[in-house]
Amino acid sequence: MTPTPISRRTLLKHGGVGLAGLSVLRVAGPAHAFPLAQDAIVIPWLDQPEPNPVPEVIVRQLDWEELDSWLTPVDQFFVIKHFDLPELNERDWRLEIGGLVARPMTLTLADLKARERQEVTFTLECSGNSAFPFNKGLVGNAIWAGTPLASLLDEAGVQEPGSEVVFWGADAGEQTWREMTITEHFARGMSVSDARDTNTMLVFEMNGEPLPPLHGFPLRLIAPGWYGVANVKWLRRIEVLDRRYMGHFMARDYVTIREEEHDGETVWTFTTVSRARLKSAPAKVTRQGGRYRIMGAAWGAPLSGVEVQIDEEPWQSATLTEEGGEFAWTFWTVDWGTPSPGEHSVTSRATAASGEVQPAPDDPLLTAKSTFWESNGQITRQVRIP
Ligand SMILES: Nc1nc2c(c(=O)[nH]1)N[C@H]1C(S)=C(S)[C@@H](COP(=O)(O)O)O[C@H]1N2
Ligand SMILES: [Mo]
Repeated sequence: MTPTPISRRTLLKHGGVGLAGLSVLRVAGPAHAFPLAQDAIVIPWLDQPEPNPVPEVIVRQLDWEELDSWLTPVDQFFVIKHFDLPELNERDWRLEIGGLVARPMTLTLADLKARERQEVTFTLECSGNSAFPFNKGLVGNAIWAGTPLASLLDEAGVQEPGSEVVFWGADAGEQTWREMTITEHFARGMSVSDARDTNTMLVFEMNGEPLPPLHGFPLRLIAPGWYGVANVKWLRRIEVLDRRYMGHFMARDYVTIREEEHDGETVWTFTTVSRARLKSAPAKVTRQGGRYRIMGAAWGAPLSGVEVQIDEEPWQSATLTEEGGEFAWTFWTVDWGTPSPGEHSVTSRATAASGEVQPAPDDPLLTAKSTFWESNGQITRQVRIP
């Protein structure tokens, strides 16, 4: 199947507009094919994101109030990059596979595109998302297309005692270790068995288009079910090692520190950011014909439901609307009816199929954490009803 930016799901979502909607669809053309119901307006959140203090790193964020597509268009998809954007062209670019492999490989983009094609719809979230008032929108959902990594590793032949696969980006920058300043490349490691997961792919297309430069052109790793940092962009080399890789983005940054009790003793634990966590967020409040509606998204684990709490009222179940596959976010809505004028708070919480509930901000899971990564606590937004 060739994916298109406007999915069948988007089509289904707006299928309810009826004949009037269809005639709009015919005259307006693809760009305006799926408008919001014409008289629906968005009531802006009072707690707008604060100015972004690191625009070179957080290059773009999702604006929740603009969310009207289950697949995030590339120009709305958040971008994180830690170093300068590497300039890569297809003619000179090669992917190397080396280290503890029987048959080292050098591949062109054409070689990779000629291999078995695989697609996944995966909601990528930065593990720093919603940790600060300026980064509420580091999440997006796209169709990623590429080729499975496992068969390439098989062809290269992982050798004993290979245990770790390291993914090297082409981007690099200065880091200081003790008194020494070095130029370190972005790189992340993963166990051989995680790298061999059937969903892990080398990706060259996003929403049916060649991977855009900011999202990793010509090739990136996509590890569905993992936080953003594991999904290495601008891939250049894949290397099998016999020990853990301990670069900056594994062992120094993107490390979660927790205070734990072990037999009555306080210990501090350090773990590298890896698999994604259950999360949800209210996206926007809309009004149509005098009635209000809350919509939002939930992701990070297979879901069983989402609940919403308005002010101090009891939690109510949201209706799950659009969902697709194990790794993609689900959209949900709550009919709010005709709330009283004034300020209100809106909180969402997701429940996973496993029974796990998205933690409240005062949950020990979150309060025992002294670093900001993996902040998957319930999110509360404020709105004023006129
Ligand atoms: N080579 C490289 N890969 C990278 C990064 C980077 O700075 N360099 N940032 C990572 C982080 S922290 C995140 S959250 C995701 C963001 O992917 P996106 O910019 O395509 O949304 O890319 C990851 N892959
Ligand atoms: Mo990230």
